Amino acid sequence: MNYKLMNLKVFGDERGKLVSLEGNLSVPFDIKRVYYIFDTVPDQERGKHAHKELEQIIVAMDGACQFVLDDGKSREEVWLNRPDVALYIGKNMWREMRHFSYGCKLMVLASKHYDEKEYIRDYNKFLESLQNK
Ligand code: T46
Repeated sequence: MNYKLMNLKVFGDERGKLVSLEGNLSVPFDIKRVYYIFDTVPDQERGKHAHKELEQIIVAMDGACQFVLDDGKSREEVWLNRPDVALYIGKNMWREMRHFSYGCKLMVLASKHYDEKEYIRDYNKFLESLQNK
């Protein structure tokens, strides 16, 4: 499985807490893009695709959701529900996101600029792509 949960270093004092994410340091790639997902609703699923080369770091800044991660051989479920834990997803991983809390906010750091050609949005094509690896 090409994913991992990362405990992030938290700088906390009486004023509150701060987490810093730096490309090629705490983030294991050069950050080319940042996007965020918000106004989520519980009965709507997202994702359902894989990326050919993209690597990403995902943090639930507020609220919670479940990621289903699939490498074509097995599936695992991971909850993201705290801002001091990041989910790293490497290439060739099918992902689905579900069970969003109302107003969940996900921040995503990506290793590449947006390119729809980089997506595999059909599960059978994802499995076929793995045969050629
Ligand atoms: C992923 C999960 C975690 C853009 O124009 N630029 C962008 O950078 C992104 C990420 C999306 N878009 C457009 C493409 C679609 O028309 O925004 C629309 C919604 O994207 P999508 O349906 O792919 O969103 P999710 O939540 O299913 O998936 C997203 C990322 O696309 C994906 O890379 O891993 O979040």
